[in-house]
Amino acid sequence: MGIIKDRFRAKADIVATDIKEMLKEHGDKVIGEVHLSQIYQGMRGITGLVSETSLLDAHDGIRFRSYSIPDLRKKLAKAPGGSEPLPEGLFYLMLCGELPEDDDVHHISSVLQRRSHVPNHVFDTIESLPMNTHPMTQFVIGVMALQTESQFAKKYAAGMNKKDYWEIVFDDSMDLIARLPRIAAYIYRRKYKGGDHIQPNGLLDWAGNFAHMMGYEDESFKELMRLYMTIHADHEGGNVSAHTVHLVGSALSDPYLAYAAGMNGLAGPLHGLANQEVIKWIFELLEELKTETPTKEQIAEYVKKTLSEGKVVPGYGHAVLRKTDPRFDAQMEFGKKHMPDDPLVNTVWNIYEVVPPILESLGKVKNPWPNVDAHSGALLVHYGMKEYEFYTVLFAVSRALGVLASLCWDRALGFPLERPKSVSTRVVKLWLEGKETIWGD
Ligand code: HAX
Repeated sequence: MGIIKDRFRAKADIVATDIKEMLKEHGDKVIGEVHLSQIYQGMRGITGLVSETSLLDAHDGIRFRSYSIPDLRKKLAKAPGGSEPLPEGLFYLMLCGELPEDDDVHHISSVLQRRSHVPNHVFDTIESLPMNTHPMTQFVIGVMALQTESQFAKKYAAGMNKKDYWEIVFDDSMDLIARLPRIAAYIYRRKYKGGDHIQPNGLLDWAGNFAHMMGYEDESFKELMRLYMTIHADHEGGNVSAHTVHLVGSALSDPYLAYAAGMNGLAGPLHGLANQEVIKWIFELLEELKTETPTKEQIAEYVKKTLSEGKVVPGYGHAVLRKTDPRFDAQMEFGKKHMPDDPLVNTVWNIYEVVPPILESLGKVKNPWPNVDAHSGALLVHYGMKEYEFYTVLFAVSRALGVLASLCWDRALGFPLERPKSVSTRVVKLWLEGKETIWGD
């Protein structure tokens, strides 16, 4: 990893110097205003974070260091005979800010293979949990058990110069990314395949090996995993999982602690758990209508019923996006290539035609279009992965690439403890009455 770490360091030094000079000259520049409604409404639209790895535009969608998902699919290295990007390449791009050479990508794949050993106590910890424990809970507990391996925690305890933080966060991040597929695959095989575990294949890439350890040898499933791990990796800094990792990391909690905290946020149904909610919702729809191929009229009725019960339509809407999520488009393209006649996948496409006008007609939904989670489950079911409670774990493994690349940047740029100011409604009312101090005098 030496070469990549050196390149990252060189890039980060330039950016850190640049930021220092920029703040010296422009630190007082006003970049926006905050409306009272925004602090009561999830801080929507308030720019308050720096995240170097990707940027989200409401209409253009996600760009990783300025590259769109179609760009990544074209430009990043592929597995032999494959056509989807290797997520290791995206990790390099997020970390170093430029597209990798194929050799860089293969170098990362082999480093991740070498560092993927998971100590037995992690598996023992998972084994101590009741079988009905949700896979995301098992996953986060597994990551917490693995925290014994944090170099950052050990070196901090022994006394470390703050200039060295980034380097050990970098090492921990690489170790963690390398080990996560083993933990995730272990949970999958434990919960759904009778504990019949599969050893890693040292010749495969990171996502291909993950598919292999879960028990999926079909080459096109491996391709799906490469695409899946790429498109779910990062969505700029303000989403719940990325923001949490950044926040917790700012307390100098080590990468294991910070990542686990973020994944507890990913496990919420308005965030990453939406991928299981979508397929559960579709299965319930099929069950209720007793058909595998519901008509658009039947889907419309079911959507209206969901709304009338005060529930959200999972997989639709977004806090920032105002158009169809390009991550949905990428999966739809994959579906058209690999399984154009699959009835469940076709139902996802029919839902896409039906839901937006219904949500639009409510007059309050700011984005009626599908997000990433609207599509992913149907592709997995096609290959036989029907255990939808596991889906958010796949998302979590991918999300590690973005949030940990960002954490390396946070420490390399010396970002301080994050601590925004809060107010109470009593104080807000005093402001509105023109009283200047928070105590009303
Ligand atoms: N179905 C029904 N109502 C919806 C809706 C949907 N899919 N999306 C938004 N709304 C409602 C909101 O619940 C809100 O209603 P109230 O005013 O009655 O509370 C209103 O429309 C305005 O919400 P908004 O401003 O458009 O959306 P938010 O920024 O507040 O929330 C969410 C964004 C993603 C949380 C929201 O669209 C939602 O709940 N979607 C369904 C769950 C989902 O798919 N989540 C995954 C999002 C992507 C992601 O993070 N993946 O990991």
